Amino acid sequence: MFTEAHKRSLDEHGYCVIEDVLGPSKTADVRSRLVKAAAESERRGISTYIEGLDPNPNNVRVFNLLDLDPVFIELISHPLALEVARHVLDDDFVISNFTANIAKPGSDSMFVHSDLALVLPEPWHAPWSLNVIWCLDDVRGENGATLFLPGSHRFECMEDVPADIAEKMIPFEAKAGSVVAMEGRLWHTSGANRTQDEERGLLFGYYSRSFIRPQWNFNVGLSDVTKATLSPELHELLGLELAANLKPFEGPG
Ligand SMILES: O=C(O)CCC(=O)C(=O)O
Repeated sequence: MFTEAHKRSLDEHGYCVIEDVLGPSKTADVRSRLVKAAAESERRGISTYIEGLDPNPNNVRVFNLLDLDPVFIELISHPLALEVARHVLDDDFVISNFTANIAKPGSDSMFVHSDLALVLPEPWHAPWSLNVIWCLDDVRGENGATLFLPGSHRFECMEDVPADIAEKMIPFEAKAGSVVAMEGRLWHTSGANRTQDEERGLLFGYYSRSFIRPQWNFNVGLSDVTKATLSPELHELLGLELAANLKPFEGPG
């Protein structure tokens, strides 16, 4: 449940942790489908290691999740995810991307960034994007929890970002089955997985205001078979309709 306390945390700190969104057996099921999706992605020629994004291949990235298994369509349109998105993005949003990052032992931090800075030049005045992060494993500092700087969603330009930000960051801690909602302006990075044998699987549902170009071109990424399974609401949220940016305009007066 998305409570007033979660809303306050998002507003004050730039994130909140919503526990017990998925039960243990559902979490395990999504986790095993993610492993299969990673293999299928490789088979289709979309690499799960992106040079320049991660320092080494121990981070397994899975793009185009929505075309790989219907369970990911279920999660991107999960009522709780859409409720949080509506709260932050004023009911005027699209799905920008949906990806996974499995941090295996030996994985290391990527570059520090905010997700809004990746899609929009400064200044960043308003909460115009949001990540809904699905935790498929227990997440803690040792196994590569996302590192973030609380309150950094108030930085409006690069000049506001401290040069030593990486040293000031702290890890998200959350149980498997939780959702971490992270405002798009919050500065963060992936943590290094320092365990011997624990994997950290996270899914990143990225939503942005409708006037920001999405990160992923779902018109190309989704097969006709997948498109045929989607609701009219998802067609709109994924930008699959002919009109991409035509909206009724309420002029003055
Ligand atoms: O995996 C993580 O902990 C963070 C990933 C991330 O920030 C990204 O891919 O943009």
